[in-house]
Amino acid sequence: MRPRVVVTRDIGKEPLARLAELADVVLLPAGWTTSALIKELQTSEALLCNVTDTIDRELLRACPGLRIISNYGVGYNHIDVAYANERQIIVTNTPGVLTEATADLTWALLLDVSRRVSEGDRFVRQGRWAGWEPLFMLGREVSGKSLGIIGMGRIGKAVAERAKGFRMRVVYCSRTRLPLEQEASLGVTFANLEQCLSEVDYVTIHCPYTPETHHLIGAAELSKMKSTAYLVNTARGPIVDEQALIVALKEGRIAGAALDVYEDEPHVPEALRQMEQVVLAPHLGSATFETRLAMADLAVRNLTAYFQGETPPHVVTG
Ligand code: 8YV
Repeated sequence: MRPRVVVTRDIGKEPLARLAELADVVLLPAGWTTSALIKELQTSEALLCNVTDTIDRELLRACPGLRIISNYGVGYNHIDVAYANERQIIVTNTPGVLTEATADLTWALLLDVSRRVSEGDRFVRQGRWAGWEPLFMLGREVSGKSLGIIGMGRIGKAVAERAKGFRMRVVYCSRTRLPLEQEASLGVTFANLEQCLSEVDYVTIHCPYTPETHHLIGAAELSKMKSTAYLVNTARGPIVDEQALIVALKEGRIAGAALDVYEDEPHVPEALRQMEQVVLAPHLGSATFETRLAMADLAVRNLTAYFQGETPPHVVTG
């Protein structure tokens, strides 16, 4: 009998067609509910989901036939992987293929907030631009400044590589220190979190979201940053205490923030939307044609390996 796979979102015709060669594909209609997902999973052994789908203990318990969850994305904090593993359910992800796109977006946001690009764009569109002035809409120069990278995995390293072009001094903190040769080739210096916050002009977050990194950046940490510094987050929203960030921005304790992720997506607090010194993107880190295709390929490859009785290439454990 052919296996059945439930897909929570359209990931493109071609990858879905490849999946359909080996399995019956059930693509959920937009706006599906958790009960609809659970209903479909009663007769399916495979699920292809993404970051916005909460796959918790309750859902897993309600789907006894589920054997594999292929996550379309690298971060898997939305899945209770430990419990899935306990129930002999394989969980896979799509690492590597979204590194460059996410690093690019990090720099797009960093440059935007520092040079007031989105703010200027709004200003022009509103018809408010009355002419050039020497002291009009000044931003802060990025080149030659310092950057603090929190989390030095694949994406953190790709961000550091790009900092070379801006001749920046880069410090980083991470659970594990890089080998000295790698630090030298990336041009980065190992530091603690406090130094990563207090000594730099830009702080950018690239660690995974775990119970340990929940609100890693709160009021105390924000108060350590320079009042001229910017915070960039393209990792996960809840790593930053959003309310504390709003207060720090309102009180001018930091210069600005550029965010791609939020505590309760797609809800973005009104206070953030009102602030000119904040750049807001709708979780676009991996959103390029090239990367999303590669993510779909990898998510499908993880499943097809399983269907063919092989170990999927990217299994994660909890
Ligand atoms: C995607 C991401 O937007 O991979 C991740 O962890 O957050 C992004 O690449 C998302 O996963 C799509 O499901």
